[in-house]
Amino acid sequence: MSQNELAILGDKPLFAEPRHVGTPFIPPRDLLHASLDEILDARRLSNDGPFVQELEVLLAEQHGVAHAVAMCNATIAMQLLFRAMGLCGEIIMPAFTFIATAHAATWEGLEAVFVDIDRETHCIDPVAAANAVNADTAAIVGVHLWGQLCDIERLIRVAENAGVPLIFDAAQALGCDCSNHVTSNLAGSGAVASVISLHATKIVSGLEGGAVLTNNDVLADKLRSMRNFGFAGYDRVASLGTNAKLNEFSAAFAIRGLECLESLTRRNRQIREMYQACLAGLPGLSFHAPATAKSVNDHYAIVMIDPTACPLTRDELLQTLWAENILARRYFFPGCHRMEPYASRPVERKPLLPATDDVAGGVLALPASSAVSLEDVQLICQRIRVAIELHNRVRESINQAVGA
Ligand code: T4K
Repeated sequence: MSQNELAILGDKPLFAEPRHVGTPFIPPRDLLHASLDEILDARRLSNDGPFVQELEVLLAEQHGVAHAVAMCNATIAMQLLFRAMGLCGEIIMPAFTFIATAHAATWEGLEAVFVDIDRETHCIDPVAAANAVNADTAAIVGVHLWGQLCDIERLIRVAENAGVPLIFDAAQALGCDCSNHVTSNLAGSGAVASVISLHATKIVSGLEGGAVLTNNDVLADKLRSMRNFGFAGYDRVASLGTNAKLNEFSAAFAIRGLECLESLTRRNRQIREMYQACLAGLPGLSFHAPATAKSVNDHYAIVMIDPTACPLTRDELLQTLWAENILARRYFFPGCHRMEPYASRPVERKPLLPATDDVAGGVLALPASSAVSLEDVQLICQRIRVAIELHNRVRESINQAVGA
């Protein structure tokens, strides 16, 4: 392998196999096979089976809450949560999030009201949330992005002042400490619930899956019934429900993953520290470090490209990395407010979100977690360094390819 050239300039790609941002973590196979055998032997594949029940206990313990209600994914979990809470009207949320946050609200007939983010943390700006509150506000959703927690204390104060409930989209935050952030008061004092994801790309996966974390007994019971067609007993249907159940193999997969959470988090931290060290000093490129090292799962490696200081644009760097089989992602470009159906809203319902636009325009998620070894990280950083050094030739090559 050449140390100094780049695939975009005609050299061989750095990696023969792609390095993805979301490569799933696979728990020890012998344990997975044993769980699968147990499920097959018992012929209990779904409908609140023993693995789902065990997962719920483990997730609740892990996050210090009374209840974890497992669901087929986090998007549906959010929808059921909004519906179970009887929300109606507007729901305030950051535009800089995975589109699922907005779609879950819209699917439930709520109006997603997008507000700006904090440029440092990339999470919802509590002042912007407070400014968006009006008589139609039904709830506020804080999103814990990049495996770090958003500004919970200030958001709780905003929600309390507004008299509306606070919900956390914690899809990316499994393993972060949510214990004192989920109180049982549905009237709006403190947060009602957090929603975590167990998607294949998350720190712990159930292939697909999610869960609502809450201390509210009534809410948890309602969600359990709603996810199972509204059943309130063996053959009594008490309310409108749907099918949002998690299956047994997904639950077993997630249990085996949870058993590795501590070592995964430790390794993720090493990856973050390696990226931080190897990228230090590059012009216009900064590694997104969490505001506090406490309660982070370090599942994502995020860099910011400052267009005024970096000799390459974010998209030029992205293209350069893809040529090396480093499949970095522009999460969450261009922001929910610029995606459909929200982009087609009338102009008076389209907010100006300068911080969101700037962050979405400069962000790059690099392969991290299970996708890379520490050596991979060093090699990736070395390629980024070379790309910046050879920026004129890189740009020329990209322009030639466009013109060709
Ligand atoms: N809220 C937030 C803040 C979220 O981040 C998410 C999900 C949600 C809510 C909703 O949670 P769920 O309803 O999904 O439980 C991915 C995930 O699909 C999504 O779960 C995640 N956030 C989002 C940040 O990333 P895409 O469209 O980027 O996925 P995809 O298929 O491109 O996967 C990324 C890369 O990972 C692929 O290029 C290859 C690799 N990969 C992926 C899968 C699924 C694998 O190597 N193997 C795999 O099995 O959304």
